Amino acid sequence: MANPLYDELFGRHATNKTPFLYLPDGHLISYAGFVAVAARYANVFTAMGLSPGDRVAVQVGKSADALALYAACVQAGLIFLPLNPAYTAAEVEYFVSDSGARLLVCDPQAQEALKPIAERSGARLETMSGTGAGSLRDAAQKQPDRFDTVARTESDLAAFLYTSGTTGRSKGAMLSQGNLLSNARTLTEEWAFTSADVLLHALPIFHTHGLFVATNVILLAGGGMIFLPRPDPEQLIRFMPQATALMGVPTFYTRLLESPDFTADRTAHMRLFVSGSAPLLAETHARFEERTGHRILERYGMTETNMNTSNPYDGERRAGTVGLPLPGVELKVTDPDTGATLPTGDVGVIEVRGPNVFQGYWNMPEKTAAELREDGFFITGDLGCIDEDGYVQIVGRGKDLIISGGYNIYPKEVELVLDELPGVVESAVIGVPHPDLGEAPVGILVAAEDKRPDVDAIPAAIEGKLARYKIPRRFVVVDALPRNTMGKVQKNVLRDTYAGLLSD
Ligand code: MCA
Ligand code: AMP
Repeated sequence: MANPLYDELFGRHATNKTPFLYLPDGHLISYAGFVAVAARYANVFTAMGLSPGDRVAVQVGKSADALALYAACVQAGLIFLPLNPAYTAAEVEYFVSDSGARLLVCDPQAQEALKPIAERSGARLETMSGTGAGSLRDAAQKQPDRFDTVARTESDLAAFLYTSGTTGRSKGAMLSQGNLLSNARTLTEEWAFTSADVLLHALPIFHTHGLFVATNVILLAGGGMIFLPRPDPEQLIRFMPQATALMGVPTFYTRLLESPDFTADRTAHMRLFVSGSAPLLAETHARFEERTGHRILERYGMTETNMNTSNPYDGERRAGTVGLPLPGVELKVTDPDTGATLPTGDVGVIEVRGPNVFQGYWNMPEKTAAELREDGFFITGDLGCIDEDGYVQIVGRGKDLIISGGYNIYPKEVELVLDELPGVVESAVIGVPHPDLGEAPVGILVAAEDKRPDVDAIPAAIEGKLARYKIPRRFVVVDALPRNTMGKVQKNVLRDTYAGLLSD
């Protein structure tokens, strides 16, 4: 049965004995071995009564088995819904109930907290630890290693990835097989990936960058991945001589540069360093080139669109730009008020159209209509311009969003939690430059007249409500927030005032 995403990424490797995953403990998993494990999981899913189109929510640590769940979902026609293990039970409840997931896979340690949530949502709960062990693997081991692939077309949905909304409610971006495939094909070609490549994979696999950009490209090319649980600079430096490419968020590169062991020698075998998910400082780009002789290739994407632009593989990689629109992707800069296309060089909102653009937000037709135009252009909310040579530069965000170490933090979501604290009348959460994470959240709190908030007690008071990376690194108590004549909080003024707060 035809299933384009499965066939191209996984199925054609069914008898391929070459290495797919190199694990840091020395274990090797071949393509054929991986495809067989995935088939076992697909059999488990079917035996549980899941049917094509059902959502499978997965909140587990990074492992080869966790990645096999993605392949199994594609093979069984299920919709893969990966979740950050940092999310609290309260956050997971929203994703499971909103998506109507029929299965939730979690770490055994989270099982107790998530059990009532799964019950309330009518989802089955299974476990998988960071090593891949758990109830799901136990069940898989009893299943055959072949599975009759479920027929799908490119317009069928393959994954839901939740992205937070500016109002504080997360939206499930629906991605079709065609969205993922078209981008994987383009990137493989544009970045010249082949079966000779070995990618240092140190990104999480619950986001577009680590899952679709890094993994799909390698699967399509038939290369290997050194599969690291996290971007520990020492490990990256140790494995680099065995790799040909690295994809990372800017924090990867600033952390590597901090290490005196990161030398040109260690990078001699590498052919490509890719950066994305957050702005790469031109200064980091220059320091990296000075140290290694390599020019980092910066690209730009979104959960809703996969990758939109890339600096050229062959050709000028311009620091401070995200390069040119990828083949098949149309990109324009428009006036945020009128939607009219702006002349070259003018700053406006970036809009994109192409086979990479998602199918809309799950169960949110109004939000979909507000961001995805009828003619197919998606309004990214990023502010940028295009120069005469076609290079795109991102100069800011029209949306209130903080990107900290590549994780998105929506201030509104955090403010809603802070506003509930004793002694807080209102709050504003802003992104402040941070040497390691690019930017990090800071909470500005307006104190009540009769009671000041106890700043030191805040992290404990909001524990369990928000994933820890969303919790502001510092709090500042003020009498009032700056507002414009319309009464809107002037976050730009706050950002300027507190710009140096996290610099050391
Ligand atoms: C961890 N912490 C963070 C972050 N990560 N705080 C703020 N921002 C973060 N990004 C906090 C934890 O809560 C914990 O705090 C402490 O830091 C240590 O956690 P640990 O997990 O040990 O940190 P780490 O291993 O050093 O991780 C930092 C990281 C990681 C490597 C920057 O966040 C990461 O892998 N980021 C990449 C995210 C990514 O893949 N983004 C792509 C999105 P406490 O001690 O208080 O608990 S896809 C996308 O954006 C689009 C499509 C695109 O273009 O790619
Ligand atoms: P996400 O919602 O997690 O997919 O994050 C997408 C956002 O990350 C985009 O809308 C941009 O604001 C930002 N982003 C991704 N790549 C880059 C980049 N190379 N430079 C600047 N911002 C980026």
